[in-house]
Amino acid sequence: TQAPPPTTSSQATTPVPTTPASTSTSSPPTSTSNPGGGSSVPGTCSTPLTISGYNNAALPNPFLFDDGTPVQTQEDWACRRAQIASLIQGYEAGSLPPKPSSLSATFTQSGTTGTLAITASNDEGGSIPIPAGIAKLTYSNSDMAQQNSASSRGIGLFYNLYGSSHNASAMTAWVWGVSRIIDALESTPAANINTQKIAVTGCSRDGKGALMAGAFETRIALTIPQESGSGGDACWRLSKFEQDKGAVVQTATEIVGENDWFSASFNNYVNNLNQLPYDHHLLLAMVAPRGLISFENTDFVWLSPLSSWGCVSAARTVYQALGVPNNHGFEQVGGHQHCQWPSSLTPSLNAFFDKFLLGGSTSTSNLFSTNNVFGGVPWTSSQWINWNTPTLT
Ligand code: MCU
Repeated sequence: TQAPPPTTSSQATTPVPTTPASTSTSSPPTSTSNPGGGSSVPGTCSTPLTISGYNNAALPNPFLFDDGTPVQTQEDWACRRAQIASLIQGYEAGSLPPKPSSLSATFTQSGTTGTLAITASNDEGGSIPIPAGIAKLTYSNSDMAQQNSASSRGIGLFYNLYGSSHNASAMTAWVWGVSRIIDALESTPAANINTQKIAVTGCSRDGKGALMAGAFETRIALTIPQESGSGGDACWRLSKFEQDKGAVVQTATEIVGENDWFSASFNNYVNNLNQLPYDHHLLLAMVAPRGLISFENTDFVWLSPLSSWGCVSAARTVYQALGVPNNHGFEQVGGHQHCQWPSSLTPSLNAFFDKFLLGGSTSTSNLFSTNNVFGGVPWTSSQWINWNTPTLT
């Protein structure tokens, strides 16, 4: 922790009240409880895990329900978002369990009143500077679900609880852990953490996890994936396109062999990306209307710079449709090592922290990178985004 030294210390075991989970899925659900996003999901919202016969070379339209009818209102978006949450679990994330019926939190230290940034961290932990006034909690996500290699599957605290054959990916297990930390903070007022003002971040593989946490856990006010690349703010289809154009990037077929970040069932789709009724623009869009700024690095083609640019641009249409484009930012620069923070980006980062955690009034408008040609390959929006952006009333 980087929190100031405690002025007092106390120890208490606080039972966390059992409430309905903010996210739930069962196999196969016909409907789920509201996985967040503002309005509640109507009981008539059907949220299948998979859609048989789906085939689409372009990025799937955020504004069409699974059955092809249009999304027209903010209430519609709540249902569409629930559908996306279910599809992502069905194809690549596995099931995110709800809050356990019994959970207790032990509080051992109290610092100053403030807000909290949860940092997913390993050896390659995030390097973003956390402003004064924000407590930092370092989350050992790899203890929750190991991520050493593909043979790490089923190992970690999450699997001790749910069984080593649970179908949740490592990243899904991490999300579950983040939610339990927030449960604990909510039930521990002595921690003096304002749980309305929580951010999540991490770099590289942990940036992928940070995005997943922000997408699925709606109590997170600000999501900051840093150099998350493939499996993060890059889209599967776009990374394949970028590779086909000659770039050395990480595609779905490669990444599933490296680690256990995705469910085993995703292996069935990595060579059939057109069958996915979602792509990662919709994972990003699950964060809307909450704060989201992602940072990428153009110096590492491995991070699929065109793919990230296009994917984040496609997600932005949802922020636009919801009338909150300034809640969304994207910065993509080179000139620095992987996961080394370039100070030139600190003003953008601080603007988002100020707005979403510190209650300030710094503008977050137009914090969006404009370079859209990568290694000579231009981003052609019309090839991928075949929808008009509605105004969701
Ligand atoms: C960019 O994130 C990952 C990448 O997907 C992996 O293939 C590579 O091995 O590790 C990267 C990372 O986490 O670097 C710190």
